[in-house]
Amino acid sequence: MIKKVDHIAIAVNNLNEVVELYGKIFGLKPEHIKDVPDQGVKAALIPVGNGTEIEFLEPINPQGGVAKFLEKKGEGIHHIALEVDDVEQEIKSLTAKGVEFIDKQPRMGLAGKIAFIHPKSTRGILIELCQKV
Ligand code: CMX
Repeated sequence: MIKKVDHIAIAVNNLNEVVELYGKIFGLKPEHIKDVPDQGVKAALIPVGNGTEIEFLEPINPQGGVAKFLEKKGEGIHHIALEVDDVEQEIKSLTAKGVEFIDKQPRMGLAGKIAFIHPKSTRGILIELCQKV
């Protein structure tokens, strides 16, 4: 079951610059800034109220998915993350409905246990399911 929008992720070329900009404009401050090497990114998570966050992603691996996204589309919204109670259960039930997953098994991300749905199942929008652990 979907609980809420956990975060909206935005791909950027320079994470520090964007974090500073959003701090100046909105007074927002990052909770975490962390390298996630297995996903090829440096990520900043910024709370925006009611448990929802904005996540900025800067590529640290030129072969990674976010680097490819920036090359193809430029800076912009990369994915929407929806919080669920049980990622494994959602993978099973959505797969039974014909939804294709990039991650057939959950893996660990900044937002907990995560799994990406293939954008071809969701009209070109990359959706991440995440479960707090
Ligand atoms: N929006 C829309 N479509 C996208 C997309 C995006 N953000 N990212 C990839 N795609 C498309 C690709 O164009 C490709 O389409 P075609 O099959 O038509 O060519 C398809 O989805 C598969 O993409 P890929 O990069 O070739 O496939 P991979 O399995 O190698 O990787 C993905 C998929 C999404 C995991 C990877 O591209 C990616 O973005 N990795 C970074 C994940 C990330 O954001 N991690 C952050 C921390 C996690 C957290 O928030 O907790």
